Amino acid sequence: MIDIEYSPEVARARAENTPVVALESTIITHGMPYPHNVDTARLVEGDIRAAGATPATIAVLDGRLHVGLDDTRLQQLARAENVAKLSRADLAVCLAGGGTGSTTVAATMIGARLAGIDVFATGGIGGVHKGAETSFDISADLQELARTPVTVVAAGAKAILDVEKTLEVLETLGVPVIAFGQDAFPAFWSASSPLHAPLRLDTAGEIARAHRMRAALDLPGGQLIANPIPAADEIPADELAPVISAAQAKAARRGVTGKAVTPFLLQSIFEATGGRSLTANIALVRNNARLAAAIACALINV
Ligand code: PSU
Ligand code: MN
Repeated sequence: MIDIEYSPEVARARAENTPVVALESTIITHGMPYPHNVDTARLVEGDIRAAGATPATIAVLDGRLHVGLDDTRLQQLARAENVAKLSRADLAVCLAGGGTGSTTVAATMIGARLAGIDVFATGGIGGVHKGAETSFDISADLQELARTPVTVVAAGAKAILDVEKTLEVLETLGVPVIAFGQDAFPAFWSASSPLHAPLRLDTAGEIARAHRMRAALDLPGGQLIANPIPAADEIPADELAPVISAAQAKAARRGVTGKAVTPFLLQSIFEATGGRSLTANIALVRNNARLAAAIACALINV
């Protein structure tokens, strides 16, 4: 079994069997510009503590799997440049070679499971990219949801993705996609979308019971909880559509492929909206962190 380095507060939570929420680190290194990335990470960690759980940001530093980063390490990671973006395929090579990398949703789920953490909060998951019928660009996050038993709280999928195809693939993989408190599948910057979520639950307790029931059924894989952005923070979908198309055209012109696609699109949209996409992004991640903490607390009692 791999030797995990826990932060002092996560080690304490584990010893006392109190609720823990995992957080990814790619959102810090590739999802937001410095210093917004570290400011957001601190706010999100604070939200989780305020809700009665312990935050565990996961990353690989100098060949060690860290579960929980103290403030110095968080700051170092947020400032570092050219950090590797680690998904399922990259994790072992990075650890074996003594490298440093941030974890995507897929790799964070793997780390969370190893650490016995059931719940993980992020912004948006990776999915099926627009044009996947020719590029074959489908995030490994979807496969991970099918195989690793962690409940992931996200604000739905970004409109940089083909959301319909993303939902189809999740259905094929047997991943429960559960909208929180509404019927519509939320579209990241917008609370609603024309698409119906396959499942709906209205309380953290119900989500916790469904998580336990999957384990009792011996089903592999997690659950995707699609939590709508608070109304006050949303950006209407029709306002963003042209910005997203322009970002995609730019990526195609520059020949951006593979792992670089998602970070490139996020940065282009950030610039084109004068930072408004980031403000909404921060609000929805915090909202997801609060729900994830409530689920982690509910799991202690079910
Ligand atoms: N979507 C976002 N913000 C992000 C990501 C996705 O809205 O920061 C990051 C997550 O870490 C996710 C990864 O797991 O991008 C997906 O990358 P790819 O599409 O290369 O699998
Ligand atoms: Mn991809």
